[in-house]
Amino acid sequence: MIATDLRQQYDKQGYVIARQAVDAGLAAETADHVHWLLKKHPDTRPEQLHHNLLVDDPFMHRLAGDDRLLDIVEQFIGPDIALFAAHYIAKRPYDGQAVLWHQDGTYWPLEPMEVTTIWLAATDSTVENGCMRVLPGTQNNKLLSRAELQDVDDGKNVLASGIHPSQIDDSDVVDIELKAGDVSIHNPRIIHGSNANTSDKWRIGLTLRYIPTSTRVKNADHANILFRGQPAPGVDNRYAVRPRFVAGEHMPFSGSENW
Ligand SMILES: O=C(O)CCC(=O)C(=O)O
Repeated sequence: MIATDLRQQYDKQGYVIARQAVDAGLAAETADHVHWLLKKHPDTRPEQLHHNLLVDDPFMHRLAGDDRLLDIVEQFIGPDIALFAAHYIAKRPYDGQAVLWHQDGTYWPLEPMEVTTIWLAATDSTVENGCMRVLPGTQNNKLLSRAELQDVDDGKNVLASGIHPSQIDDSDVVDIELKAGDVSIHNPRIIHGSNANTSDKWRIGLTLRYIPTSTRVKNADHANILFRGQPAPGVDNRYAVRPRFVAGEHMPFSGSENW
């Protein structure tokens, strides 16, 4: 899809898909990274591999800073690009958790709420293994506050709160089925979620939340990653130092010896 079509569909529907955004080799390394992290953090569920485990990881810097991804992101947020959060939502076969309906922006301390998510498929993501689902057009809804969500803290969901089912009309739901290496891009206000993985296959997705450097992260301690362009004057976001690859400490990847 050409750039203007990507943007037009995103503006109308609140999401868009870019096929084969990265090559099969990089998608496979991304899946390997999840399995490597799970060995390193055996008490962490695969849906909960959050930013704090990734922000100083050389492979994450290599992946999230890939020019093919940044060229897509630039069409949505312009040339000064930082990563505010990365999070693997990996669902194991048979017991991968569901994600309750939500709008991402509800949870984020960003001012303004200018941010776009790349959801990168490291494995195929299908209806059977719990692909992401969206309600197109809901990016035009008001952003709900946390107080307006329902708590569902039953340990069976990736999020402990979500939008009350009475507020959801899922008659137009779209299942975002992706092949490994595809990405979907979504707006912070679109209502989305996913079902549990009851299949015999892994579903590994990586969410990458990119902001223009002019978006302020209202948490002074939070480490972002600057990938392109310049910090915005007067916006005091903190940026992580690019980590050096250390054999034995980090996952080896293609080119890691020179990282
Ligand atoms: O990975 C999923 O199933 C849901 C993703 C999601 O909620 C998000 O990207 O905000």
